[in-house]
Amino acid sequence: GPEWIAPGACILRDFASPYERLLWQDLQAIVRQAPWRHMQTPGGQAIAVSMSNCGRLGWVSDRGGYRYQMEDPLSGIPWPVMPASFESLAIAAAAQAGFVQFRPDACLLNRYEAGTKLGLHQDKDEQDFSQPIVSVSLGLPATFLFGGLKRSDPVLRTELYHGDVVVWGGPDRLRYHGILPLKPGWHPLTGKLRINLTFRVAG
Ligand code: MD5
Ligand code: FE
Repeated sequence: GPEWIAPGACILRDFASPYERLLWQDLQAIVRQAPWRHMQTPGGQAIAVSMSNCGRLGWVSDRGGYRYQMEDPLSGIPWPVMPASFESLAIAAAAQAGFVQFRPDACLLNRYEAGTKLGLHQDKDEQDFSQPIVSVSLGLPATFLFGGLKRSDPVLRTELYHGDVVVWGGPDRLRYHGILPLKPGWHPLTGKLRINLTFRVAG
């Protein structure tokens, strides 16, 4: 059953595992159209996690800042359509956590190699913070850092495994969070990678 790590944060262990082959196949098609890339921070640093997007809106970062936009900056054309496999999984997971109205318009794809980390940050580029974020972990496990509403708040560590889906909503939507450097390893689906899909209502 759902594992609540905070009043608004719910881990659904193995929720995505039954669909892993379909998700992987659909992911390959997305990254053929909108390849993995290292975006730049507004300060000009390369982001360690490589990223792509699907859905009506995609998250981008460059010298101009962080934002959601309809076009892939690499091609100038719209992001790939969100596959039904992705959308239905995200909607079903959100509903399990009580968010029955959730209809994501953006899916950010994050790709971690051994050593890749994601520093503590908040997700604040969306319009409506009452909407949750659904995240799907595939491949190698990662140590997730779950902080508070202030950067200086204490941080809880929890392991996220292949197939785990987390719904971050309500009072936990704006918590600081991050990922420790990925440990090297091998997973039968993804090889040496961890992939995370984050579903959002961005617009
Ligand atoms: C990841 N991605 O594992 C994570 C999963 C990102 C990102 O952080 O911004 O792409 S999403 C974790 C998350 C999202 C929204 C709120 C909270 C956690 N939270 O309040 O802890 O690649
Ligand atoms: Fe985040």
